[in-house]
Amino acid sequence: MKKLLLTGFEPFLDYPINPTMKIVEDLDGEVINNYEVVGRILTVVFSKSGKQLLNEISDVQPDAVISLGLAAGRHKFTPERIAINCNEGDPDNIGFIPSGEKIYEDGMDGLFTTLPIQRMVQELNRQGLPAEISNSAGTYLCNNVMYHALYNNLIERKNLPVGFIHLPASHELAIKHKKIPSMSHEDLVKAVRICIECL
Ligand code: PCA
Repeated sequence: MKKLLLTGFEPFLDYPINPTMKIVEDLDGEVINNYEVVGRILTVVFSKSGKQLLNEISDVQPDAVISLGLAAGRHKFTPERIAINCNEGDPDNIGFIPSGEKIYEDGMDGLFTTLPIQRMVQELNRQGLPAEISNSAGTYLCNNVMYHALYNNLIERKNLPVGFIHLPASHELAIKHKKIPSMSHEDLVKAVRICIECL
């Protein structure tokens, strides 16, 4: 059987919960599409999260890597097309504020996902879940870990399906927050299962 490393993130900024944590906890250990899901939670710290993901990849030795992150404010389930070599944005969980520095000094400007994102979006929409490809994962931690995973995949010539999916808020988070669109936890989990089926 193959292994899928599925990661989520801890809460960050003013979001008291991160829906990706619960999704990863729910799917950890499940077998989907002949992949055993190995779930891990990443910290939201520029100096740590990427290394943490690379350590998990070398521990787990997965056949595919999907990372999940919250994109509060998005209406749809959004597989990301590209990660860029840049850290910028809000403070992380230890208060560090990046200012446009590169993630890897010698890295390419951008790296494309190796996940079948077109198929994922088609299948999600066919099964009644709103989804579209996103052409920017931003410049915060989600982009950062996506870049780390794709850079590693390239340098180590692993050629694995690797990438990132941004999710809208769950209803549970939307209740605690002022005004953000949301999907049910059940639909978010269903959507992640569909994406794994597409591998
Ligand atoms: N979303 C953030 C980082 C952690 C998360 O779940 C992002 O979009 O960068």
